[in-house]
Amino acid sequence: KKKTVLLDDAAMGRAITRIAHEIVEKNKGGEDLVLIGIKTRGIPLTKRLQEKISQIEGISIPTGELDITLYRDDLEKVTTDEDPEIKGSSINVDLKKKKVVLIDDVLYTGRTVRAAMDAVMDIGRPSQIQLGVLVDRGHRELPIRADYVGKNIPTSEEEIVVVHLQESDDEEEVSLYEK
Ligand code: 3GP
Ligand code: 5GP
Ligand code: MG
Repeated sequence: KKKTVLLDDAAMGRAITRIAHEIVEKNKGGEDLVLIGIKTRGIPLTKRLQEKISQIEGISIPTGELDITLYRDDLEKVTTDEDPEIKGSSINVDLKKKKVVLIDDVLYTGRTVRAAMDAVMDIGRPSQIQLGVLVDRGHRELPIRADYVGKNIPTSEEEIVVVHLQESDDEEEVSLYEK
């Protein structure tokens, strides 16, 4: 049941543009960066950030993908003591001494990001790992925070943040739903 629209098309565009600028600023241009998207919607977000950074700095940052699946099939049951599983990855770049920026749509308990950090460390030896998310909805169960946040959205455990992207959902909107 839909409650409110949190970000519309224009607001999402601005948030992504701002994050691209923040990534470039924090990393002094971004020559040694690799952007890694986390499964479904982190991947189009990563592509958009890569394009923005290319417009801003004139560089093409390498990207990769991680497929991390939660055992949280039942969205009614919000938290679980089971950890997400790495289903696959496509990272065809040497991560050694690179600064990796993980990108996901929603940050919640932090368990997905923890699994992503494990996977990245197994694949290579990055000098640093950063995190960017479109939405931080709170309720962390691990000491994890994002370096780049589109919007902080305080939620209750009974709410769901729905992220719709043009690439996968034919519309651009972040909205809050009651389960
Ligand atoms: P994503 O693959 O684009 O990240 O988990 C599958 C999808 O369900 C996710 O899409 C996510 O957007 C959506 N989703 C909505 N609420 C939740 C939630 O509470 N937990 C998880 N894991 N996914 C959620
Ligand atoms: P975490 O592991 O931090 O609990 O959850 C992060 C992952 O689960 C993200 O990949 C995200 O897609 C998904 N997720 C968790 N809560 C939500 C939510 O409210 N809305 C959406 N769209 N995805 C969520
Ligand atoms: Mg996601």
